Amino acid sequence: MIKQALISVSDKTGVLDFARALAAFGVNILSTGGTAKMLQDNGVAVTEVADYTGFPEMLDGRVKTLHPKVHGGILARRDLPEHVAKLEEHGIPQIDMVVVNLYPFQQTVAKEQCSLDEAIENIDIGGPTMLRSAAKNHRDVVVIVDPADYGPVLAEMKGAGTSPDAVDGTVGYDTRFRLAKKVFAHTAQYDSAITNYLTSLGEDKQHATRAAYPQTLNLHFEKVQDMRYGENPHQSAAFYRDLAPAAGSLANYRQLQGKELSYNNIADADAAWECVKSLGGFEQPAGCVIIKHANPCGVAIGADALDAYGRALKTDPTSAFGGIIAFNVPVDGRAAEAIAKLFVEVVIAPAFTPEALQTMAAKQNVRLLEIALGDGQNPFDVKRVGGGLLVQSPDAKNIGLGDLRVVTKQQPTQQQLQDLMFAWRVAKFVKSNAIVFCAGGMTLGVGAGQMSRIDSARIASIKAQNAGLSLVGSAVASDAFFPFRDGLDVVVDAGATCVIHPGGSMRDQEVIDAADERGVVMLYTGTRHFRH
Ligand code: 93A
Repeated sequence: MIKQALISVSDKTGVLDFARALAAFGVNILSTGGTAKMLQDNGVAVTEVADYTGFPEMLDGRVKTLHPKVHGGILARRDLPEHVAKLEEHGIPQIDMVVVNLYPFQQTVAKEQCSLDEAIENIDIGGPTMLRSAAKNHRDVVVIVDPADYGPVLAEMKGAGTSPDAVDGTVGYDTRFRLAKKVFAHTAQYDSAITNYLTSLGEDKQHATRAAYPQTLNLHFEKVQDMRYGENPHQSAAFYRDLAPAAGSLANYRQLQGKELSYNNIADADAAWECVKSLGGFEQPAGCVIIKHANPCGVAIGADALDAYGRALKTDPTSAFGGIIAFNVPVDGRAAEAIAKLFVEVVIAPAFTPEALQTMAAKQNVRLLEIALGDGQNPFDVKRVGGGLLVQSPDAKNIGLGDLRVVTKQQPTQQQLQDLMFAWRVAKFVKSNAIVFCAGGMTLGVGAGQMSRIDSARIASIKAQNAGLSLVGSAVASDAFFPFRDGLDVVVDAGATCVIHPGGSMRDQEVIDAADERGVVMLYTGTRHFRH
């Protein structure tokens, strides 16, 4: 039975109801200054820890609960007579439940003007100590660090729990073990945040000019799933996600049907989802992206999901076989019927209508992922290299019409501007060297991942030919500048009349002269989108 609980929380969400429920179970509640006051003000009977230990909170609250009467009561093993006798000898009652969440260190240092002094005062010492004591002794003690666990713990105390050994008024071992694991993950993350902050401070530590990247980097992710294998069958793999994934990111997926996701599914689904999310703001409301081996093999906007899909598929129907398809609008029954005709691995959308779900139900192997749209960004990108990590900010830059510079005598028409903007959005998601032919809101040919730009240009035009698509009057995006005029000549020979790229080559003038000579429009973005 839980006879005595200690509650000390900075985030007071839900704690009043929880304390009331504990009191109704006859649990004696100990609490620290602010928490005790809040509970008392709301009519919950509590004993202040200061009265309990006989020591006042001191040193501006730095020492509140760091006392043997607290930690002895938490840490004593109930199965060892010596431990129990020791508690009795010193008049220390047992504490069976610890409910603690910590000073908001991360939120404090996230503030622009946070000083080192303020940060240091927000390093919680007593809280993690109680959490760790209780988690260590989880065989006898229930520990709650996350307000989201108040509900499940109460349900279990009321006899509705999942632990096989739970009886009324108690919390079973399985739950205690789960809660203890959560605590150690939480305190490890908390200490990492402190380390990351302290090692990011500049020379003048008091005024905390923070470096962009700390000297040490501690990352914490939680496992979503183990996988049958990795990129290849002889590799093992697992998928981890941020503890708080950014809004709209892939890791927020809800799988509605289909086989278990594989390593390559998740990598490609991420590429598809990130690309389709970038297709907002065009005249056509719906966007569709088909990905194969991390590269788009068809991207289009359209009047609705079906229209966008049909156009995206036209770019490269051969490669789309076994692909991953993402939409930025709900998939309806008509779109689902069209998709169901193709062999696909994964379909991703912000929603699926009941008709779409019914149609896809006949294709049980196809994985359907529902993800709410959102424009959150990963705080950073990481890439594993031998013995280390490369860390960078994400490629979040999206240019607008105002960033473009026309460098040729020919000026673009409105239609060309639209086509170029669309091509440029897509090129960002194509592995370098990227060349993308587009017209009328759809890709016509994509050249990806070649070691020379001219080869990407040739491949993009060959693919358009193979798909029976005309490149006459098309727009072309290149993810980085043309180093020589030869790449430009290839795309103009293929039929392009306007080109967009960052500019910035030593031979810019040679390439501009070539564009003028051939009578095409060329625009600079000033931004490069290498992708490896
Ligand atoms: O300053 S502390 O590190 N020293 C302590 O002994 C201590 N005991 C609990 N911080 C301590 N706490 C923290 O106080 C808890 O982790 C909790 O976040 C907070 C609750 O304080 P109050 O009840 O006064 O609002």
